Amino acid sequence: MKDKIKQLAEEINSRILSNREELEKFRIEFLSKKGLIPVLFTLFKDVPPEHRKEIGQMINELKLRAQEIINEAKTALESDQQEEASATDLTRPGLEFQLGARHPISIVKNKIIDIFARIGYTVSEGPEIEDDWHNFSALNFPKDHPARDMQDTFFIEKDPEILLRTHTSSVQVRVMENTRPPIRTISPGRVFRNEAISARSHCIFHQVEGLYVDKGVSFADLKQTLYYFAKELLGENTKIRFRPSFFPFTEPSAEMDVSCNICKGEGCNVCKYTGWLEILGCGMVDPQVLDNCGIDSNTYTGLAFGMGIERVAMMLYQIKDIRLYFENDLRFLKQFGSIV
Ligand code: 2NL
Repeated sequence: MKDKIKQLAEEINSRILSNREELEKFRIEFLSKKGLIPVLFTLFKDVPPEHRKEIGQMINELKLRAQEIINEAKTALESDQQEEASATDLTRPGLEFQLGARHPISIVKNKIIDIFARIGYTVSEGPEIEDDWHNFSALNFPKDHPARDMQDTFFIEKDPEILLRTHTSSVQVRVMENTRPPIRTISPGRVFRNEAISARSHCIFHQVEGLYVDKGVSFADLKQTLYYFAKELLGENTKIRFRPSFFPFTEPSAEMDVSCNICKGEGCNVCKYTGWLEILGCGMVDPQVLDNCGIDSNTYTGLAFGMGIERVAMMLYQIKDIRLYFENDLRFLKQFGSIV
């Protein structure tokens, strides 16, 4: 009996209780109702009277020691927890949450949409993969026109009928085919041209085209619409001028310049000392194009215009290289601020 008690005492003292599970296991093993120490008390009744005093004392000491071990382990665990809790400094600022920013192309696209929305233009979208009719034929591009050339257009699977749209006029052809005038809509979107990538050109870029078809739409409407647009986009003091131009789908056609708002028309390296910047192309929709799209050109006339968003954004933010838009360099993107 004495040996058994000594052996248990050794075992109790050698146990390491480093967590609550081990502590509970220890309590059950030694001190619960059927634990090893209470079992000693039941064996105690067989101990001869002359040894009772000594053995009784030994069992009691063993029990006290076991309880002491449990209590010590409990306090140690609790102070560990407190230390852990006080290591968390609740006054420290939280982790920085990285908010994204709108891409400059999206910012400028939305500005343009908002300006035209205020004078009744809706937004139309259409497919990026187009057929020859909607991208070229309906728009009066002759079959041998250089813009159809392999060098400019991305064709899909060698089929010359299916291609990546080279402008978003293709969307407006679809609108004219499906809607009766009056039509007043702009079509922003991604377009594709097989051009070498440089600081000034890219094979993927973005356009906004505008179209207004109704009875009596005139060149005066075209000029006033674009004058309003230029002043809304660039400021009340912006001046505009038109130069004659050519597009297969408009007649007459023009290119519009805006006064350079960096040097206020005095001449700087952005406007190449001319005081003017080219911003868009425009014209009266060629009557043949209206007829191609099922709109009677004897009853209706239309104005149209188109601009490159990259170009407009370059003017607004003085961005010098078109490739910056596509590189997703955070040092560039972060300069355009908030997510609105
Ligand atoms: C430019 C010139 C232009 C149009 C686009 C258009 C659309 C239809 C009919 C007639 Cl459906 N015209 N769009 C007209 C003139 C110019 O874009 O330099 N864009 C970047």
